Amino acid sequence: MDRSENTDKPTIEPYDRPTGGWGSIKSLVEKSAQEGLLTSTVWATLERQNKAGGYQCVSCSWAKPADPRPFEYCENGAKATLWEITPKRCDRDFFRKHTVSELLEWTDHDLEKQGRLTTPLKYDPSLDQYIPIAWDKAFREIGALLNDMDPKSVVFYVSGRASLEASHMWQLFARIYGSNNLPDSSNMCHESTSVGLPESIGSPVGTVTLDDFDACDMMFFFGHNTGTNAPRLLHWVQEARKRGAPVITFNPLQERGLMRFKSPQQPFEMLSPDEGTKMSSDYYQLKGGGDIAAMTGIAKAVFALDDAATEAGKPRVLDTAFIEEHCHGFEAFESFVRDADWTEIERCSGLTRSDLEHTGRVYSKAERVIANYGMGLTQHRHGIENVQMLVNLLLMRGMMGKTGAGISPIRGHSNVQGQRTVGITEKLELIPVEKFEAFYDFTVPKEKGRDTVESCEGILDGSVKGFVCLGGNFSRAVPETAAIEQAWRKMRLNVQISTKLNRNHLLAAENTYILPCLGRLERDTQNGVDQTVSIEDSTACIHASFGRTEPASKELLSEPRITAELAKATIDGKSSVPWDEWVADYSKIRDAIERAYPDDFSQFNERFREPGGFHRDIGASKREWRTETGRAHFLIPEGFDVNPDIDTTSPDVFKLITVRSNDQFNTSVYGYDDRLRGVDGTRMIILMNAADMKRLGLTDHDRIDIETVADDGVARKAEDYRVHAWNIPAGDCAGYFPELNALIPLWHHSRRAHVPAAKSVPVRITKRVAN
Ligand SMILES: Nc1nc2c(c(=O)[nH]1)N[C@H]1C(S)=C(S)[C@@H](COP(=O)(O)OP(=O)(O)OC[C@H]3O[C@@H](n4cnc5c(=O)[nH]c(N)nc54)[C@H](O)[C@@H]3O)O[C@H]1N2
Ligand SMILES: Nc1nc2c(c(=O)[nH]1)N[C@H]1C(S)=C(S)[C@@H](COP(=O)(O)OP(=O)(O)OC[C@H]3O[C@@H](n4cnc5c(=O)[nH]c(N)nc54)[C@H](O)[C@@H]3O)O[C@H]1N2
Ligand SMILES: [Mo]
Repeated sequence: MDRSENTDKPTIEPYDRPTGGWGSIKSLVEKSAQEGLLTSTVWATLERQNKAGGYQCVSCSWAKPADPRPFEYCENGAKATLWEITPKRCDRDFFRKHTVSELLEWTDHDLEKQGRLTTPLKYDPSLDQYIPIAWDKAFREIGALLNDMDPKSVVFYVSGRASLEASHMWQLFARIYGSNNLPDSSNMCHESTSVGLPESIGSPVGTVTLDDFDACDMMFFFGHNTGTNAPRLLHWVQEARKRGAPVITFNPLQERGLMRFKSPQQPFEMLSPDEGTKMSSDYYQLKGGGDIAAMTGIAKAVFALDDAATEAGKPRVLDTAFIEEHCHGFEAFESFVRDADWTEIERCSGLTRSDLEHTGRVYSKAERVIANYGMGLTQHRHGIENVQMLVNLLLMRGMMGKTGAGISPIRGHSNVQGQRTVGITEKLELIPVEKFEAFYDFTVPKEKGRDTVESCEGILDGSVKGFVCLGGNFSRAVPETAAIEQAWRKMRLNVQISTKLNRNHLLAAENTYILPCLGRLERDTQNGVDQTVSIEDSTACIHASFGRTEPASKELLSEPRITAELAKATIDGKSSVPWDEWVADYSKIRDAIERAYPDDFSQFNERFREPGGFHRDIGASKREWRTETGRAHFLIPEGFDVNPDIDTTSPDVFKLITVRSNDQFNTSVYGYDDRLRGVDGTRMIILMNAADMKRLGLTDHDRIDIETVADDGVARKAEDYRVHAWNIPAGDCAGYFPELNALIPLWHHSRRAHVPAAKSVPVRITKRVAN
């Protein structure tokens, strides 16, 4: 593959200006020009983003308010929009000109940059090219192939962008066909949340809404790069800061968004020469993987303050009434924390006792606290324990199920949370099996399906023979790139329902199809009527989304329609699902969702168009704990940094943190400029602590190789990267995904949740010998 760079001389100068501000507007204008879009088209489209009667942004899943700002979008949401409404086309002509072997040499950026896919395609091995195929022929062939395969050997992957309607249909299709193999991008993302939170509080999702953000008097941020990955949330953080609420952030990297921010919505702020709002009152650069230790330190400080308060006859710092009435397991938690040793806490977190005691003091004074977190907690071997420890911290002060307080997992893809809600899961206990069987007259297969890691295992050992993807770029998003790419080609079937060309399309199996679909922004007309879809945001709020831009090609079909056609070609007559009726009128799919999930979706069709949408019923947010004991559980981690595969005693083994740049959406690489980190011109870079570099005899821009440290006999290497000194704790280093996925062993994942541990990959770094 060619290098992910656009210059021989990339510049790396830590960005010290605020996020938001003019920089984001300049970046947007440049991106519109690169895509060849007219400014008027761009603004007319963006005006409808995240608004009632408009469309829901295809970028992140952050909440959409009922009373939106004039521009309820951010630089990155706008970039995602431009990427989708681009006038560029990856059409028949393109595929006539390029063989697949040739395209395999292209970067992720160059592939997607070709623009929107326009026509259904089938790979022809004799020509090594994609050839256009008629839709009905494609459906017939795929249906025949699926019927000739063991359903258990086929995987139905979903990336978190597909609507609630498409997702609900998709899982029914897979299950009627005979497979519960329904991995979702959330398996690589917040599955540590989906497994961890139900055990703690009986809810798989966060407990806060935008009203809570308006009411909180303190926030924590653990492991989320808000300025890049959910920038609109910065407005709520800024408002909290302006009313004096402390915001305390824990992150090994200094991420600009949580340092300084200027609101592009406020002309006055934009024009003022100042540095914007200081977003984190305290910003702690803990060691990667050091969160349990840090949270134990904070809890220890809270216990000490509570002891002092009791002694002085002052009000308690712990919420003893809440603990008594609502919690289980407090004593074990208290012993764990009290027994913990400060020296060990400091060593594992990389922070000082006084910093953590300060945090404990600030936390003790607050009355309404929200704890936000992202991949910095979930993508670890101890991802579940991280999440549960954060819940413990909230529970000890009763910060759950009351206004202004709660747990806030910041989800990734715009509908990733909703897909789980409407049945995309490999776990049977999460779906209403009997209802599906009774409603649609078929038998749901009764064994657990494969999640993402298990699907990869199946690809590698040959037991998975077919992959049908509703969006995403599976092979590029998962670990173990080299082995996965090789094994993928041995499969019998690769079907990709997509908007843009990506590397997964180029892994030709025995039979390979690309089925191009409408994006969420596009007008989706069925039966002469424009259809509406829906999504669920990070705060469990359901919104309607109206696509109104003209489709990129007349040949495109919608995701519900493609799902229905595949189903009819494969499992016709095997259930009573009225596929055609649903496609002709999506409100019927919503009725079906409501019938299956009446508590969450009552009056779905009436309520989902309301400005601000409607909230699902989340028990924990009203102190109803849907756990085994009916109480919220304090759950104790095994230790501070349980990472069996990293030899923390060796100074030569570094923990690699893989992150997103400000110029990508997951594997969609918009460009090579990570503006908010000040890295411009390359993605092939490792950011390292200066003292570590000195010890290894490295200077800025030296060429290095990175190798995974694992004694499983597999050599995993990323070659010819640059290194640059960075403000990052000693022992940690950082670089970009998806390129660095080649280094992650498949078994290196969060235990039980199986989220690849992409934030702590043990690596060795060596200077390249000039040849
Ligand atoms: N523009 C844009 N927006 C996006 C995406 C995108 O690619 N581009 N992707 C979307 C998706 S699918 C997702 S899941 C979200 C992801 O959003 P994030 O959760 O922000 O994901 P990452 O970019 O992986 O960044 C994780 C952050 O955790 C920090 N970190 C790493 N290790 C640790 C640790 O051990 N402890 C702590 N406390 N912090 C740590 C990193 O320095 C980084 O700042 O964003 C969504 N939004
Ligand atoms: N090392 C490392 N690996 C990671 C991560 C990490 O932080 N570090 N993060 C993980 C996370 S959080 C996630 S969510 C996964 C992401 O994994 P995925 O969700 O599989 O990947 P994306 O890059 O979001 O998928 C991009 C592709 O989706 C298609 N697409 C875009 N829009 C649409 C649409 O509307 N419909 C359809 N059908 N297709 C569409 C386009 O063809 C595009 O090429 O990656 C994971 N991998
Ligand atoms: Mo994600």
